Amino acid sequence: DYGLAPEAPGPALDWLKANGGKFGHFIDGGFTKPGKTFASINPANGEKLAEISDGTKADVDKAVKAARAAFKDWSQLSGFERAKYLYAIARQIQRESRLFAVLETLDNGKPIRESRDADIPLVARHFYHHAGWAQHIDKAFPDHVPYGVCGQIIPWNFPLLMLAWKIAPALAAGNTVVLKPAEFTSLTALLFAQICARIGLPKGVVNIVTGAGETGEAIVNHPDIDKIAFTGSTEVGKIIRRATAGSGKGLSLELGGKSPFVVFDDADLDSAVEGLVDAIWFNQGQVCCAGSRLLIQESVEEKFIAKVKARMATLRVGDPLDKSIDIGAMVDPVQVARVQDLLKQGAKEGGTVYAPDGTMPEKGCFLRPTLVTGISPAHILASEEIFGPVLVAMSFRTPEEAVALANNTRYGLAASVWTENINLALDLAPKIKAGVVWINSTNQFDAAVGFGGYRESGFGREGGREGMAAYLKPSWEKALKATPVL
Ligand code: TXE
Repeated sequence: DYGLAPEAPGPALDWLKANGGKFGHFIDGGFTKPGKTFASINPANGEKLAEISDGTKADVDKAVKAARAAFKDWSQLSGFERAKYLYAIARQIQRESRLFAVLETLDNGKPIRESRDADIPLVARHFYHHAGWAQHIDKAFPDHVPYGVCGQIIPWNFPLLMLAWKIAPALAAGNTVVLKPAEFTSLTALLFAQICARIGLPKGVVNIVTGAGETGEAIVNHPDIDKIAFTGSTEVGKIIRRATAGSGKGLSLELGGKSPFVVFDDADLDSAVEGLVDAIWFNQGQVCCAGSRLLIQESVEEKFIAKVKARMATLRVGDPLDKSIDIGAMVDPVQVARVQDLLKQGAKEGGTVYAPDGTMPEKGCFLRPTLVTGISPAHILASEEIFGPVLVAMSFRTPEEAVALANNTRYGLAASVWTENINLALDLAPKIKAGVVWINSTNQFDAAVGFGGYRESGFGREGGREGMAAYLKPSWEKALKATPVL
């Protein structure tokens, strides 16, 4: 249904009710009895959706034991057998895509258009893609073996998609997992757990332990985990890197960003404006690769900023279940306060803050699309990851200056370059230190392409061949077998 009527929350609320509104962890193929719980809140209206268990060290230990016990059989299954499970998961996600989309929107606050048309289809795509890998893994990586038990910790901005990015390649490679969703957004992970049980995934292969930072810490520090994969803040990424140093655990980190969106005077400005809307206002700007720094060539600065402001005035902020809404709710009041605080500091430093006045919901975690001009690279808003619907704009004169500004960041996750001069674009792209540089486009993701950063944006890639390699380690025994003896 592509009409504009609000999506009904009913089926998702019924699903929550059917589960008693209270969830345990998913360990060894079944749900545990809920222990100490905390509330999962709908950020659009402040209403409680469910009670989620706060995972203890003992819960994590139980999950790791289940994953360890499952590892032997799972890793020894043929890739073809593992693929069948991954295909079955992908098909179930498609079958339940509406329920997943509504649940994700209720839990996270993102517009239903985004969860329905971007998040959930990409989740299915990840499982299909990695099912393909599972079938060919012996040929593609003949001298590698899976790590063993992987501990995976994910953020709240793309709850089910980040789960898919972590679980699909891990399983394809023959690992078993203990995954912790973010405390704000655990519901789709719990529905996913039910799907694993429904398709008969061997018990212990996927374990989901809910909870906050302390539960994450218990995973990171567990001695019987072989690899940690984390997506989240740079701050926590640093803690995890220190905690795993010398432990022998594998590690991949996908952290923050402050990605440049570079517009030259010969660009198709109207297309660039549309690209910018997607780059910074998709998911309320809570995107690690958000194009949050607009770098605009001075000769078209005034014209372009006027176009951006006019477009901002047409963005609708409101009920995320409304299909005509562009900007939904931020994930949590803490994030709203964080963005507001940064804006205050930015204004104090002399930035000019603009936000169109349109109607706003009376309650809930909503923020207006915001543009900050009149700042320099040293300004707090130009250097800190804001993780909200706030765009900062600066200008440049020459391509060299554009590159220098683009790279003037401690991050290096993504970049977007807009020009009709393809020579200029191709010359610039490799000079920008970012894991991905999009030309005349933005937010292009695919399971077949590696995604990840440089510098404080982390290391390791997810997706593509590199993403598969991240869940495998070299084995001399297999290397010997794979090498013909002369
Ligand atoms: O992230 P955290 P927060 C950035 C963004 C945002 C800021 C704060 O700038 O405003 O981080 O968000 C778990 N050991 N990003 O505080 O804490 C936590 O429970 C192990 C960018 O919510 O990093 C959750 O599951 N785990 C980012 C996950 O880490 C710990 C997406 C991420 O939460 C832990 C999210 C610990 N000590 C935030 N402490 C991106 N790259 O997309 C917390 N966790």
